[in-house]
Amino acid sequence: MIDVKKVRQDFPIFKQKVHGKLLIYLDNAATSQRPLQVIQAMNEYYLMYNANVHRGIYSLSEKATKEYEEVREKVAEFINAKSPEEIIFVKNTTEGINLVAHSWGRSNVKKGEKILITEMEHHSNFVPWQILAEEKEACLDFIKMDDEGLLMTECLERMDEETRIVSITHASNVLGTINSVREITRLAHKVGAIVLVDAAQSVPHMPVDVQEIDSDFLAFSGHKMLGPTGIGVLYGKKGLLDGIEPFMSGGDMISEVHFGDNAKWNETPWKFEAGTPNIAGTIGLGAAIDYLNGIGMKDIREHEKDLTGYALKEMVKIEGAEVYGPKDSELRAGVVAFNLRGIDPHDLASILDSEGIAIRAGHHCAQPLMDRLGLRTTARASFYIYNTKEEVDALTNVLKRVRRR
Ligand code: 7TS
Repeated sequence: MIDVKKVRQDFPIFKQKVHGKLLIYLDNAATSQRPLQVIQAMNEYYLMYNANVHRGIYSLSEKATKEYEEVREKVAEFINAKSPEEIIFVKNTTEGINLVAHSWGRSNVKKGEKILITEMEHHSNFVPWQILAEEKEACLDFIKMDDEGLLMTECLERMDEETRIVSITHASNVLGTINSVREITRLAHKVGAIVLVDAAQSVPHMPVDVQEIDSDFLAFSGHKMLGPTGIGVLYGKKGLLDGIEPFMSGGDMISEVHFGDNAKWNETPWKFEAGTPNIAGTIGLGAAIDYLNGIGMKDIREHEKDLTGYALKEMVKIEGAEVYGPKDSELRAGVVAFNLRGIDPHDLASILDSEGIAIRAGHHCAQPLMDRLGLRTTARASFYIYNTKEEVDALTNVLKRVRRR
């Protein structure tokens, strides 16, 4: 089990008070907090070996390049990619998905073909496909879910020869549902479609093995896994990446360019990383991965499952509370979206804030899902390694008080 007390000492933010109360941070699905180790690793880069990467012959630049490329190896190992060349550094999950939609999508999706996503996607894995479908006159179709937020297997069977890509979230940022992505890739590959997994809510919280899942692409964000903002990862199978055109062009992504001739691209993955990258952010991501590995992803998953199970059990006891998503914490990530009958979730978030408790209220960038559930907004608590059952109690106690009032 995680030694939460010890973990919390690495996060100075928890020593701060909000409205006179110690901060209880339950908005980890939006962004996590960062430990000192991550901040120190970035400081060290800026203070001790700040230089651009891939160009200097001098020691400082060589050191920066070495550290930057070592993080690529670390990321590859973290998600069990076959090689670091399958790891592209991007800004965040959103950019990773857009890269696939633009680079792979533009040249592979044709009129009348099908792009398949689910009803529970974040806008990041919805809008790029909507735009591509409109541009290509392709069809954007949806894998439906039941009322508990579980994908309906009979809909999976609807994948057909016209399906070019299935782009699916690994874990829903609203319902918490963990989708069986392994089964989806198996069915998609059977009809010749490729699969992109939006792993924004899974990679930070559970062991993820891209070879086991067998997805063709997988995207996630550093800032949801203790890393800094502005750095994310797109994993892609090497053969697939070699065959597609870059999305952005400029410095660092070409091998040769002259007047008149067409430029030649750099190798994969560097052909996808135009311009000076987020060097400090990448180094911070490396430190975040070290930190997570130090705890162990299996233990992180167990800790969150335990907290989620406890939160679900306590919340259903509150009169008028409606909790969304699968009832079994085994089937869900550490995200609990809920409503208290008769109370606007934004009011609830404000009341909780006055008690030092940070949760999110709104549509969570999943408006189509809200439509499907017949809701406008919900409140949402989401957990991470540093959260405790006492914090869940603090949340439910306020909810009970609000209810009584
Ligand atoms: N996909 C999922 C499943 C997400 O939860 C998010 C962010 C994204 C993609 C986009 O990630 P980004 O790093 O590119 O912004 N989700 C949330 C959330 O639930 N609340 O704020 C951001």
